[in-house]
Formats: sequence, C-alpha cells, structure tokens
Amino acid sequence: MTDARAIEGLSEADAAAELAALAETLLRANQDYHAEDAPQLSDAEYDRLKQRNAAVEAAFPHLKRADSPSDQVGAAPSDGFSKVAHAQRMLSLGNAFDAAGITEFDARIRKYLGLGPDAPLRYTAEPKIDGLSLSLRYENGALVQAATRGDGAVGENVTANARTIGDIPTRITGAPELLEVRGEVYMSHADFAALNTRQSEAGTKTFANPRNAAAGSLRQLDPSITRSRPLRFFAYAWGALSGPLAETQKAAIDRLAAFGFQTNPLTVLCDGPDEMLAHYATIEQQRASLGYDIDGVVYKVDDLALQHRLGFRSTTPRWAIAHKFPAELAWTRLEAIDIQVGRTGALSPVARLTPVTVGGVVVSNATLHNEDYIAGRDSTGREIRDGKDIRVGDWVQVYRAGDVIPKVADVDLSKRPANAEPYVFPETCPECGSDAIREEGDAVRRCSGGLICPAQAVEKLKHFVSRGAFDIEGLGAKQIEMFYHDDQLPVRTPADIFSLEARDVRNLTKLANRDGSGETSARNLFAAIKERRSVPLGRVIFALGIRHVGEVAAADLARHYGSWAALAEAVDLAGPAAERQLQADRAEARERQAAVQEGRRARIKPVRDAVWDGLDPAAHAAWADLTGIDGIGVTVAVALVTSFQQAAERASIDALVAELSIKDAAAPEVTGSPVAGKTVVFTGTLEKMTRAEAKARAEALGARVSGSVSAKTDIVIAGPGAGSKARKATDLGVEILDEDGWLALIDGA
Ligand code: D41
Repeated sequence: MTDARAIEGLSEADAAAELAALAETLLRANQDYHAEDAPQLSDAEYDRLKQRNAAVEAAFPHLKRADSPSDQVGAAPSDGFSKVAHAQRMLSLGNAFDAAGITEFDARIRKYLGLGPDAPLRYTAEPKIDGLSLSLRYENGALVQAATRGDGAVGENVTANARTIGDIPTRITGAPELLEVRGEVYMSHADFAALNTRQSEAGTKTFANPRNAAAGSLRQLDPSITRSRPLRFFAYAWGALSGPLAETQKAAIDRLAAFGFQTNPLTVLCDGPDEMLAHYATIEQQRASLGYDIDGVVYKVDDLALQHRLGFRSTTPRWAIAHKFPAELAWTRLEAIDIQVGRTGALSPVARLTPVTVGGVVVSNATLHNEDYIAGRDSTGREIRDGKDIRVGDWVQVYRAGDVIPKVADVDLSKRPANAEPYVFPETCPECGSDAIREEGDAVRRCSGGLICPAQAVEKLKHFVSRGAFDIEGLGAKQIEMFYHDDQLPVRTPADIFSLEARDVRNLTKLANRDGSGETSARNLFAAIKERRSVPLGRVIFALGIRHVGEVAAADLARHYGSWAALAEAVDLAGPAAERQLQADRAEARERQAAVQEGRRARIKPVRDAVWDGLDPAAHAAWADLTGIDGIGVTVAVALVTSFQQAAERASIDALVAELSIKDAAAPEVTGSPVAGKTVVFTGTLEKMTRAEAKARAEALGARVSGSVSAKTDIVIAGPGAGSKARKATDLGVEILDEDGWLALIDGA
C-alpha cells in the first residue's frame, strides 16, 4: 500500500476500509506525538501514510471521511482541541450602525445587480444573537462534526461538546446527504445568572457576560462539563450542501426548523429599507425582554439565486449585513495616558481608567486615537466635543460598540480637578528615543526608528504570527516578547523564527525555565513552525505588516500576481514610479498654493504629468498595473513599493522568503473554466451586467481581472465606448471580445 499507483484496481469497498484504517493510525499517531509525547511512527512513515491517504481520497473523493487526517491541519495539542478545515469558509458580516448604512446597503445591492430603485427586492431580518458561531456537519442525517468558527477557514473540533447541547439534534431526517448547519451557541440570561451563582458558591470562576459563559462552556476539554452548562443553539445559515435546501433564505430557514433546529421566531421578510428599519425598531423594543443577548439585526437578501450572483468580497457576503445596536456608555476617571508604539511606528495614546462596567464588560483601558483627538480637534482641525480637551484626572465617558476597542468619547468639565494640566503629546518615541514625526496631512505621529525601534520590531513580529498571518501554534504575543528579548536565542525578524530550531543547538527552547516549556512543547513548537514553511501567497503578503496592506489588499495582490516572484518583480519594477507619485502629489500641493496666492485657477494635470516625464516605461507600466488592481489604491501601492525599497525592511523580507515555500495564489477550484489563470480587462460599457458583477464572476471562474492592458493581458472585453485600452490591446495583439463573446466563452462554466 506504499505505491500510489496501486490505487488503480482498488475497489471502492477496499478504499473505504483503507481510509478508515489510515484515519485510525494517523489520528493515533498525532495523539502519540503531540499529547502522549511518545511517537510510535517515524516521521518518514507518518508522511508516507499521510500521502497515501491523500492519494486514496483523490481517487475516491466521495469516500473522504469527516475525520479525514487531511483536514487535521494542526494536530491536537495536549491542552486543546484538534483543528478542522471548514468544507466551506465561514464568512463574517459587514456592519452598519445607522439607517443611512442600511439604505446604502440596499443601494449597493441594486447597483451591483443592475436593479432600479423600484424593482422589488426582498430581505429577511432577524435578531443578531450575541453568542459564538458553530458549524455542524451532518452526513446521511447523522451529526459527524461540530467546529467553532476559528479564523473562518479553520476552526476547533468541538464535536463531543456539541453533542451535549439539547438544541443540537444528533440525527435529522429529510435533509440532503451532506448538510452543514450554521448558527449561534448562546446562553439565556436566566441560565447565565444561575450558572454564575453556582460557580461562585463552588468558589470557581464566574463569567463577565452570557457570551463569555457560552464560549467558556463550549470550549471545555471535558464534555461532561459542557453537558452541565445550559447552552442553546439557533440555526441561521448553512455551509456545504449536497443538494439545495430551498429557493429563498426564509424557506431554507423554515426547512432547518423542520429538520428539528431552533430558528429565531423574530425572523421576518421585508420589502425594502423602510420595512427593515421598522423591524429593527420592533426588535430593539423587545431587546430587554427576549431573555438572551442580541447585539443588532441581520438583514439578508431573500432570493438565493440573487445571493449567489452577489457572492462575497474577501470574507463578507455582499448580500447580508449586521445592523448593530448603539454602543453602551459609562463614566469613569481617567487615571493616566500611556503611549503605545505600533508596528508601523504609530504612537497611540491609551487611556488608563478606573475600571468600570460597560454593557457587562469591565473596561480599564480605552483608546484616545491620536493627539488631535485628545486636544479636541478632528483630523481637519475642526472642533470635536465642542473643543473640550482631555486631561489626566478628568471624568470621562467610555463607549463600547460590540467587540471593538472601547474609546473615550466625552469629558465632563464640571468635574475637572483644578490642577489638571493640558496633555502634552511626546515628540520622541517613548520606546527608542527616535524622533516621532508627524507628516503633513497625517493625524498620527510616528516613531522614525523603523526596525531599530524594539517596539516596532516586536509589534511587527506579533503581527507576523497572528491569526490571518502565519498563525503559529504555540508562538503567540507572549512568546514573541520572550524570544525577542532573549540574548542567547533571539528572534528579531520573521526569518529568525524559521532558523530557531537550527540555531538551538543547546536545546535552550526545551529548558523548563522558559515559560515552563519542556521537551514536548519545544518539539511541538518546532513542528508548528515547520508546518508553516509552506504558506499561501496572500498570507505572506499580509504577514509582512506593511502599512495599509490588510488582509483584503493582500488577497487582492495575491490574486493579481499569482506568485511571489511575479509580485516581487512588479514591485521592484514599480519602485521609481512610487517616488514620482509622491513628487506629483507634492507638485500638485505647490501648484494649488501658488494658484491661490496668484489668484488664478490651478493647472493640476500638466503639473502632475510633467513629473512622470522621462520615467522608464517599464516602471510606468508596472505602476499602472499595480494601481489598476481593483481595491489597491495609490496609498496602498506607495506603502508597498516603499517598504520593498527600504534596505533593512527588504533584507528582512528576502531572508524570510528564503526560508519559505510560498504557495501560488490558487485560482478558485473551477473545473472546466475556459478562463482560469487568464488575465482579463473590462473596458467600455457593459450592458448585461454591472462591472462589479462581471469582475466577480470572472474571478470566481479563476481569471485575474486587471485595470490596465499590458503584454500579460490575455483577453480584453470591450463594450461600447471602449477607448485607449482597446487600442492598446489591438497594438499588442491581445484577444478582444465584446460582451456577448465573453458571455459565450464563459457560458455554462
Ligand atoms: O445571529 C447571529 N449572530 C447571526 C450571525 C445571524 N443571524 N446570521 C448570520 N449570518 C451570517 C452569514 C450571512 C455570513 C451566513 C451571522 C453570521 N454570518 C456571523 N456571525 C458571526 C460571524 C458571521
């Protein structure tokens, strides 16, 4: 069974039996290795069995098991849950905070779908339960797996615990063969109060709020403890499916109810923003008497075919939004203002407060944003809080909305101590002493020390190992601090993480005096690091911690360039152009000022264009291509290119890349797509769908959509009014299609 070719001729029954045996052996091996600290298999044998398992699964995909070793992306550590990859990503929800946010949501959807303001469009509206989301996998009606959301792609396996929850059926009838049900685990107010009473009588930990209690109860290693906790579950969505549930959201939810799930009784259909807002008001009125915490209302497009057309952007569906309830407030004393230095050098003032309960959570720190905010001004110099500044000793209002960091919102001057002094914002970095500089037009003062500044270096490393970035098990913020300051085995740059094991010739990592870690945790750490040597491109880009390059921009860049080599080449080529861009911005500012002084109209375009004269055309093209990526503005592009040009930064990036095997940004799994991997450009007017939908559809079929035509372009889709881009395509000999030609090409794909 060592030879993958032996799969030819393997019967289905034998394959199923072999997968069962492999699952048992490999899961056992994981246990031995990570938990029991007594490996029974050699690494080579383990790898061989894992490959065999993957080969059999590839030949018989329908036989893949719910507990397949391929999905065990991180082995169960002795002190945690095993990880499972969600068959379909668990998305998150975009937020709106007021009525305008909801009318904009509706307008955005209509625009995307090309619907006029009067075309009928229905939504569901339901309370947003304040619990934690869970995905339940049913195969042939049997509950086979329950996983927490985790980072959306990978969650924790809490199957044994989920089985103890009364609202979660272990068997359902009439459902598709494969069904992933998604919903929220929560605790009622009454059950929460009773639990806390029991806990305090037993002298054990009490919980701050029902949400924490639910999370703490679900994440118990001993399922009998979870069983003793009064958890509940509302179903509100689904993931992977072997057959459709219904044609509308509401009907699909009703089917989940028919399978035996609890669904929220306050779910209604609405004909547009007016009805949605009316239902929001109704739910808000009932909030206090519901008996469980909710933090807003969720709206979803009802028609599932439209949901499908709308799709999602990065991690949030375009067809749903959460309308959050207003934040909660409390007053307390400001005891001190501390300055924290972030990974991009930003000096952030943090309020240290006399602890106060805001909406069930004790708050002792809050953000003060920046120096203008403390002084009572916004970024344009206008007054905020009627110009009241904030001083140490003041009585301040703390504001908390959902999970976001609490902020100091207001100050009560009548309670200001007589000796309170205006706050003086530091002009040097409190961590490294370098000048802290505030650029024109930037609200933030930044440490100029770069990687010399320990705070910046540490924060960059923490970002590097965080969720969404490298997410290395056993290497969190605390361990990073420790390793950063370690003289014998220092980790000062991301590359140092990957050379840790090789450098650790004296087995320092295992010494018990390091945070109590012993042999096992050292080995687990090295295994976790090794596992991350192979990473998807988007994660690497995000992990670099470049200013303005968040997860969404990183994903956009990865999709556009496809490989690290292509990205690095383009960014290097674009180098000289970024400098011109900054010059052009400065030239424009000068021209505007001069025009005001001379009492004439500013001539922006010629002034800006002049700056680009004589630039290497390749640099110009690379810059146009980069800034033409949808979602990548000039700000992101400048930040990206300049960070690659800074010597210390670049050395750190190159050293890291040398340690990694970076996985190309895989085109989405699309079989039979005629445009997978192709670079396409839309230009001119499209008549059958909006530009946004065309782009999303092309990307879903594995194409890269670019904003500018170059030799790398495969197809230009030119509608009426197409101009220079179509001409350029002709010059370069790039294939040009009209909209119908494009639709015919992708038809049925
Ligand atoms: O009640 C909720 N907390 C709730 C959460 C809900 N009623 N519906 C939701 N729908 C979704 C999508 C549209 C992405 C399926 C959600 C969530 N998501 C959600 N909760 C936490 C992250 C995402």
